Amino acid sequence: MRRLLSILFMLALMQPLFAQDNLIINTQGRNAVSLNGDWHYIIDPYETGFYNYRYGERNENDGGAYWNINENPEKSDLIEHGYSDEYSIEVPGDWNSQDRVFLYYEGTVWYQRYFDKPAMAEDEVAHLYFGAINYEAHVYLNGKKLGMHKGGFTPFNFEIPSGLLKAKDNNLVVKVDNKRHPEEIPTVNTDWWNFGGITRDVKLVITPQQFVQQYHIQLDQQQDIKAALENDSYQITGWLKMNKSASGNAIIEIPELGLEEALAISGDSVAVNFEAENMELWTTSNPKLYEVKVSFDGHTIIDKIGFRKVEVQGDDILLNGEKVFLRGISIHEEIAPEMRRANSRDDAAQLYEWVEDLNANMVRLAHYPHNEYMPRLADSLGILVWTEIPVYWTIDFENPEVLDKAQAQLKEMVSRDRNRASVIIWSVGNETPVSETRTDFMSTLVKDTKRMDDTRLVSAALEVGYNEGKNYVDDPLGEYTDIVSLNEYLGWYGGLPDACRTAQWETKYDKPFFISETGAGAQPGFHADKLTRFSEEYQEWYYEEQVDMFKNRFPDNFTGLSPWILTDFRSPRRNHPEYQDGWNRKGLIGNNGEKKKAFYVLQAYYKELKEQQE
Ligand code: GCB
Repeated sequence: MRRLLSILFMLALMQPLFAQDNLIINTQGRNAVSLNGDWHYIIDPYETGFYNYRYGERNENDGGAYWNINENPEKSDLIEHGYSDEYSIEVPGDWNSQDRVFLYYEGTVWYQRYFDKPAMAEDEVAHLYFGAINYEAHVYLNGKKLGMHKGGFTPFNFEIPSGLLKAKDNNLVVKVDNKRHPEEIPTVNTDWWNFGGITRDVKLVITPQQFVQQYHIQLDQQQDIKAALENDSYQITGWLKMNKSASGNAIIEIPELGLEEALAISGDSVAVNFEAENMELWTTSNPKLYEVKVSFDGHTIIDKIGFRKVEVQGDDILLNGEKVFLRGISIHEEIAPEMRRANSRDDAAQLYEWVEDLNANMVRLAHYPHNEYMPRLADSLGILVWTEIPVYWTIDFENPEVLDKAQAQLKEMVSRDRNRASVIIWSVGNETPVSETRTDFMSTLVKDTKRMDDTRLVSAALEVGYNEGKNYVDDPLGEYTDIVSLNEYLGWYGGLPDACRTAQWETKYDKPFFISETGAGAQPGFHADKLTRFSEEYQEWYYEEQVDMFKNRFPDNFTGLSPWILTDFRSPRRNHPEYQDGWNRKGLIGNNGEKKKAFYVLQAYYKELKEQQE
């Protein structure tokens, strides 16, 4: 009966939000061929390759369309575009950092490359998969449009229709447009640089006609984890979703636990529910991952999954039933010393090396979903992750289409990372200004998230109010989130750092209270007395006062912080010629890769907390 109820419950959870989702997850554990490398480009600020001279969209046979290439030109042919090795750019990678001509470019760039058909069986299907393209992408193969995607930080894929792939020299063209628009997400105004391009891995994923497209295999959120630990018996629940209706047996194996579960599929999904014994839970000090194999009709996907339970009880965040304090740090997806977007496993390793040096146990991946290497590596390192969608500042909350776009990005984020043990918090946005419409919009996203996944917490960086001389956290969105998170800059945007000595804080909600940002700017290597803005000494002082406030004068429900920010990052809003020069300087590590003095203040605080916790 319990099993039946849980199956019905899972199916109910899945239904509304899966309607048109064709995202293929875990491409690393599937048969795939990389299309990374050098691609040709054309910079097209007037979008001449897309619109004709009457500004109508060009059609498939139009020789002026930049997705078409005249392979055998006659000398009399009029040709006004072309791709050449001289204009090549690396994929994955943002364009801004690759050539000076792109430094401040926002607009359309065409990407082109050829590829040969990979080895695949007659009845197999190839899909073009993009880890992310910022922001709007139109994809063409051999002169045919495969589709369009909007959203700069989430993956998508298109099935290649049968018969379209040639043995050799398939012409793949992608129109990439990173112009900002008021009705997009993020909107026109942000505090980070709008890096353009095919910023993440591109691959061909080869699948059978019928295949497991997505799955959710997690510890059952309903079980009492203390009792499970005592009995060493755990319930694993979730579901598998096929790309189309199928009938047959799917098999889930966890070889190390001696588990093999057959699931009879008839339709496009099936619930997962089985028991595991002698299992080690995933923790920050022992990030145990199990190889999990998911098969259908002889075709196997391999993943590595950690099992753990995260929940809120009263004011606390519990990981496997134990109270955890989040010693976090916020990160933008950038490698500051190279002034570029991070995109590889090596980049993730570099960022996490700094995180571990800080004695942190948690990262806030701000303000958009980072590349998949980040949560994957966090899984193996035992680092907890907050990940969020770029619903940032003044999104057009009135516009229902904007809500649709936010929901689409949310769904792609959750679908991609829902099997990552490290991911414990989904965030639906940052510092959105309080109004009824905004709270409706944002609370809809919170509810959507919970419907998609009940095995993580949901949050957002909220707004603070003032009440009887106190900083009073009473943003109405706090009714809906599992933790109450706040960005505070006391001593940077308001007063001097010693303002922390008298500040009073109170939260309306009896929930865990988390500081999702706090920070001050310092130009790396600039030394002066502590009253001098942008000196390392000012930033160091700021952190000293903040830490003292956290230790001695903060509400009891304080459960962690993720200060702003690990490294300096590019921002067109930061234009002081001497101190900023296009960089937000709140990094604890400068764009030169050097640690600033404040780094050591936070490092020492985290060391103390770590020792208390162990
Ligand atoms: C914030 C924003 C973050 C900014 C930061 C700053 O509150 O959430 O995106 O970069 O402040 O430096 O002002």
